[in-house]
Amino acid sequence: MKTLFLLSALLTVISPRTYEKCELARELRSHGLDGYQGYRLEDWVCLVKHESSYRTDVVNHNWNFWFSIVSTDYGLFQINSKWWCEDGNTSNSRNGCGIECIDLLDDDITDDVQCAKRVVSDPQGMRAWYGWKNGCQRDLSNFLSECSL
Ligand SMILES: [Ca+2]
Repeated sequence: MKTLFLLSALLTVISPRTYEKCELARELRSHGLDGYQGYRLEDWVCLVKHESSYRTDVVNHNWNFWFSIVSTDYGLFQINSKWWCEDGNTSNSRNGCGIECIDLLDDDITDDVQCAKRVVSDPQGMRAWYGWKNGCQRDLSNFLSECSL
């Protein structure tokens, strides 16, 4: 009984992960992001670098003028709880990806990529991410040059 409890406790603990840049590039490509909605692999990896520094367990709150939390961004792609995932703590969440935000913090990025694909499919594309807007709208042709892909 004790063993069973310990096992289930271990299973519910989040195991975060920090990627190496080239490792992430390979992983994102295997999930079909290279060329998705016209964005190259370089754009995706640059986006993740600027949003989360390649870490899956990053959580950032968005505050309003009265210093209360309006919404929260989760994980590698910093997916927002107002529009895309449900964290039980955000009013009028649209949960466009139909997922729990906490699932965006673990080491399985399959659901994260699915949700990022949904986000980038809106008309604004990657401009939805400030990290990409501010850090990646430049010549990225050498961005992955050190990676053997
Ligand atoms: Ca995940």
